Amino acid sequence: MSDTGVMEEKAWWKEAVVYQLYPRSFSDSNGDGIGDLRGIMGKLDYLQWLGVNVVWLNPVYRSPNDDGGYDISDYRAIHPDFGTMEDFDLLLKEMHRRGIRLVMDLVVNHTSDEHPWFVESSKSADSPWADYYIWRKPGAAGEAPNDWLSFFEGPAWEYHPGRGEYYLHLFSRKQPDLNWENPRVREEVHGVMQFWLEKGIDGFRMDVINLISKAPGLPDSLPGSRSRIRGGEHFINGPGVVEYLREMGEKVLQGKDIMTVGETPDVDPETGLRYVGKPGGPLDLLFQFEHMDIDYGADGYWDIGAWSPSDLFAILSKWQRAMEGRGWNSLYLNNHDQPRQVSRLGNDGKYWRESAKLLAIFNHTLKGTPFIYQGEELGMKNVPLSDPGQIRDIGAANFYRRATAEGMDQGEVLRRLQYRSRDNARTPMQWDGTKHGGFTAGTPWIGMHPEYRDINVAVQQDDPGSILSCYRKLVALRSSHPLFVYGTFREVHGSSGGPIVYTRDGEPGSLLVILNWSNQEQPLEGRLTWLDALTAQYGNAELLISSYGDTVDRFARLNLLRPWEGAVYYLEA
Ligand code: TEU
Ligand code: CA
Repeated sequence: MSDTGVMEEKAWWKEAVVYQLYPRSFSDSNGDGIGDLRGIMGKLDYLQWLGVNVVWLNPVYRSPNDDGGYDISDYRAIHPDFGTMEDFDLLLKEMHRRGIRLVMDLVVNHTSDEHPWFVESSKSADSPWADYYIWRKPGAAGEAPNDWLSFFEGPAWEYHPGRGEYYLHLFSRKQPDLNWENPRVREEVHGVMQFWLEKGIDGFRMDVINLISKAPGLPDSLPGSRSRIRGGEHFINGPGVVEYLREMGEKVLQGKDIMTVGETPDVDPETGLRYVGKPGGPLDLLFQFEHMDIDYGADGYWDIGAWSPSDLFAILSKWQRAMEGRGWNSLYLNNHDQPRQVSRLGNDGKYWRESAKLLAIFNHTLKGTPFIYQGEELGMKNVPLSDPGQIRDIGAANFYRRATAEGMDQGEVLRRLQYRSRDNARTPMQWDGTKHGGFTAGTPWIGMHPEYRDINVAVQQDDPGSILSCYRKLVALRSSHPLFVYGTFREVHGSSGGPIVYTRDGEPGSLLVILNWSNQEQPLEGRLTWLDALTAQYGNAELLISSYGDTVDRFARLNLLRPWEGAVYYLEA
């Protein structure tokens, strides 16, 4: 029961833990230095051992690979780097045999410029594909149609001499935006979805899905807009998005027991509920970005700003309360676009182990569906960056070029990249202490993290005190205690500083989560009365998991929290 008195509707994707798998960096089966589908196949035992129920696979489609496979040139083909369609079919079958579901990435805000639709579209304004993309004539002085910027640096418009017009690309020049106003485009997308659903996949993670509708007339940016990118107020959460998704629901998704997750930068709970609020919201889950934007500096994404755990908690606490009884949260602290969470939000030095576990406990005890990004379960860290030659990601490479051209100090450029670059998340999975961490017998496409000999699956798998064991235990707790899934979130303390404390209430009893998200000891007693109130209310407190691997219950003596101490108690009613 939620506090609104409504029984939460049950769904497999609410009870699941999702493992996000970045195939290029997971496991290489043929020694070319690139992870592949057969490599994944060889690691299904590991995923099963970890206990995860769903895999979200980053794009494996045919692609010139300008943006890590997010530039697709054939939606119905597997990139040869990853294997063949037969490999895919076998992988899906093997996953299902082990009770693991598969969610595919759906990247349909844009295609590759090498997609046949774009190749045809760029030939002439009379082509049957002419209106598949967003084309506009140059201005009188040859200028671009408006002042919008691309997420990967520079203008969002590129002039195409073949057609004599500009096309819109919110990401790289090689990622032209599809024109969703064209019903034929929408039908094509539905067809692509149908193709994969017929294979038996279990859902879609929809890339930047709240960018698909652009404001009529494509106006210039509004001064003073708080959008994350210039012009964003005209293409993020645009006028037609919800309608397009409803249509997709009716034409494709209706009656199918699948999971849909929309990736949606710039949504607050109110906007978010348009997408996932029940009844009527067209999607199941969202990736909102508010807590990931917390450390932007004054100059935005490539600047580093101060943040505090209480600010981050306040954001997520707000989302928890907004979704209660109305929608469902997805829970994540990092992914393939974000720095490694232990480096960014924890302490990857002295309290590496404790802080990685605290973050894990946090992400698995909020209400929603937790996502684990590959390597997170080992406490993988950001990569030391000393040489621009290490850069692989397009966004990072473009920032390096611009900042250098603008005369930014090299040390500062590297410091920012080291902190923010998406390459941090993309170094290969660390399986064991052998050469290249057991990822490949060849040369990895991107450098290994130098600490792979100490931080890897083999070292952690049989160690009950390891980060990996903590994740495995959290996954198991979720499947044995319904409170982890359905208990109502209640903030006790933490949005304005000090220890973070919340409960998950339901029948029977409650979970109590206590987190000291800091490098210092923190007292509980004296300045807080809630603990007394709770202990009086409940008879028995059973320690379920702790970031210090405690086995002795410290509940009665919880007056002083150790640095990065995180603990979950089951309070019996
Ligand atoms: O990301 C969209 C997105 O807005 C950001 O995470 C973006 O990577 C960041 O702001 C850098 O500027 C999605 C995918 O997850 C990402 O990998 C793709 O590059 C992007 O869309 C384009 O498809
Ligand atoms: Ca390979």
